[in-house]
Amino acid sequence: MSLAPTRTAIPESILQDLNGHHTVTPAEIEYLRENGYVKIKNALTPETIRFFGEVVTDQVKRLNTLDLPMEQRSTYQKAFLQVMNIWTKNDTVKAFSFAPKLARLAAELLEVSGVRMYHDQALYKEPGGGITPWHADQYYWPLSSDRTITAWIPLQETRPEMGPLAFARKTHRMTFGRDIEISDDSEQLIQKTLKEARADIEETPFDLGEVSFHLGWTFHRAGANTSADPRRVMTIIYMDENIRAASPKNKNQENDLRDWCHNTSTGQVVDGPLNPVLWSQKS
Ligand SMILES: O=C(O)CCC(=O)C(=O)O
Repeated sequence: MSLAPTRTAIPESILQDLNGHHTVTPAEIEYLRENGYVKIKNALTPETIRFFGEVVTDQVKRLNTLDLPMEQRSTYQKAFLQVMNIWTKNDTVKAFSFAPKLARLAAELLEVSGVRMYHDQALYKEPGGGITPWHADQYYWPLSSDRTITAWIPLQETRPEMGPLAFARKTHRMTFGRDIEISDDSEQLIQKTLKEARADIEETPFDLGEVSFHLGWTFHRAGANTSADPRRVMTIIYMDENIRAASPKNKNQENDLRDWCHNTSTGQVVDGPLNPVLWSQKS
């Protein structure tokens, strides 16, 4: 797929937002350490969200390859339309996925000196779209440490009936379920374990401009979209700038090592062409 040149000029006020600084509070860092995720209100301006809501949606329409009727889809396919690494295909989206404001927020929350891109992805839960089963992302990633974090950026206000992302508090410390792929099984097994452990779940709506950050091992899910509106979300996955490749533990990690990590050798810093440093206190 060739790079589609950007024809959409980004207004100055939006560039200022993307290049700005959101001061992370010690309480937010502590919350993430304790709970494995944190939701941050007003991380981006409503103007930025509205602008990129249109830009990302155009790209999802252009690049999406899933057109099966809902009733013929698997549970995973019903959960969302998934379009990955849009930054490599559209320069306007690249400006969003590379936003220093978000990358610095990720680095400061992760308590690392800087972050690299793992990949970005749009996750659009269509009206009538199904649940996103419980899972932990890092099952998919051939990485040497737990210093990974996803920014989940709703491109509209996200009401409860649209399937806002839900988090199971403190589950980044659980060792159960780290070998389970997202599936009907993960939904059942993790749900059962969380119930037995009386895990505390946060499932709350997102305001316009609110962004959540969750660690790679935190269990999360989303409800079905029972509304008449699409739940449009852009996500950016960041990793510690010094993270190294680990030997793949499953087929998915083999694929990720090849597709997103330039087949980096085990033990080497993951610094392939798809993994630029997006923010570092060193630069
Ligand atoms: O958007 C969703 O429904 C799931 C998102 C998710 O699993 C993630 O961003 O890690």
